[in-house]
Amino acid sequence: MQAWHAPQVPSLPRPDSGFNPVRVHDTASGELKVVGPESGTARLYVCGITPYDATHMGHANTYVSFDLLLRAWRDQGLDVHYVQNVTDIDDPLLERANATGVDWVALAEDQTELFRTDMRALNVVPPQNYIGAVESIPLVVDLLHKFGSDSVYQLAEEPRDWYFAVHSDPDFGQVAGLDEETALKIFAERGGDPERAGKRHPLDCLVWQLERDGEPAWDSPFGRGRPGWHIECAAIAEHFLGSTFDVQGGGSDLAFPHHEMSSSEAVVATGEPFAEAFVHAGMVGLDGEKMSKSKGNLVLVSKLRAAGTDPMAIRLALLANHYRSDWSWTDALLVEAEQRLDAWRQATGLSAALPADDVIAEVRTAMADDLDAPRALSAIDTWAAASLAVDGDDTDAPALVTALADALLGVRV
Ligand code: 5CA
Ligand code: ZN
Repeated sequence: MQAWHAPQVPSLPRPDSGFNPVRVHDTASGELKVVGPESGTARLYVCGITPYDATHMGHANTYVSFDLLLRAWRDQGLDVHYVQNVTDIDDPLLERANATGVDWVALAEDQTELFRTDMRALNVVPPQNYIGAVESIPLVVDLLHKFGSDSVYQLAEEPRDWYFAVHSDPDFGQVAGLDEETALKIFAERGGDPERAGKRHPLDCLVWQLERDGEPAWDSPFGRGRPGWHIECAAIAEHFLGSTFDVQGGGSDLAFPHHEMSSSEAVVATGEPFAEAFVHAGMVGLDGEKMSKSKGNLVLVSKLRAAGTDPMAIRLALLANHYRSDWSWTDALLVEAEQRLDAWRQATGLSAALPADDVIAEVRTAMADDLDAPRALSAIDTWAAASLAVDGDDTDAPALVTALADALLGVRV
């Protein structure tokens, strides 16, 4: 699939004292971890959308969060190989298409296109490989061939779907670290089928679902059907990034079962760890509830844009919350972001200002320290307020801070 147009990312002067390596919180170890190589290419996979409804603030927050990681790596001189999927065939997509009488392919294409436009407006750097689930079917089939009968099995009764035996990975459970009771409960809530008869273990997950009446299906050596959800991301990540890439990312709702299961599938198929770190962005809510397509409590990026909101103010509103925290969208947050953008625009519009060295160093330090965007914002706020209050004489500073805001935070002032 086509991703979206890549924005230019400005570069900043290299610091004399070198860089702090980028550390982020790894859900699997529960600790901050240095991620990315010392030089060369960092490898990032972020779980993409299921395109049956428009981009809401929760999605936007997740992709902006990982965009910060990409920008921090790039600022340090690393290349980033970034891969993202689009779950363009899945139950919720088919359900929405049926309920609204729209062709599922058209629904997925339209919503993916809207997502691209939203990402572009939010100045999010696109992945190099943007891969649909439908496109990934040959990769899924290849991966399925790597399993033995102890790890992938077919149900004895019709419909004879194929399942992954999660405990064929002795380390199953390491990503989210849940006890079995909690795991079963969450599995049932997030698309799993713990009650299905004939499985070897209630947590075993679907890898290939045989054709159902009226549903799309593709030929494969495992029968005509379609892939399960977790195997889609395992197959795409393995194919494009190889084993043990740097960061597997997504919102915290994906830690279990999705990242747990795709990781175990990849581990059993390849014998290698899936990713060095599993990084999760917090959940964005509205009025105390998680924002979700199924609940319908959505604030849409495209609606705000259509109403004339500056996408950079939307981006600043997202950045005002640390990527790992759970928070609720409010109109006040947007008003504050608009005021901040205005102050930054005034200060960077000066012909001379206070020197930029300190603020560049502070923003770099904050971002390398678990992507602390709120700290980075206040560093720029301080520089902007001081520059507007006194007559600075550094004529390079306004352009440097303009570049800083874009390079590390993706905010075009
Ligand atoms: N296609 C799968 C991933 S393979 C999927 O979860 N799609 S999604 O459209 O439901 O979500 C897309 C991304 O947005 C995921 O990373 C998900 O964790 C994140 N996300 C969804 N809702 C929220 C929310 N309310 N707050 C923050 N992130 C969210
Ligand atoms: Zn995924």
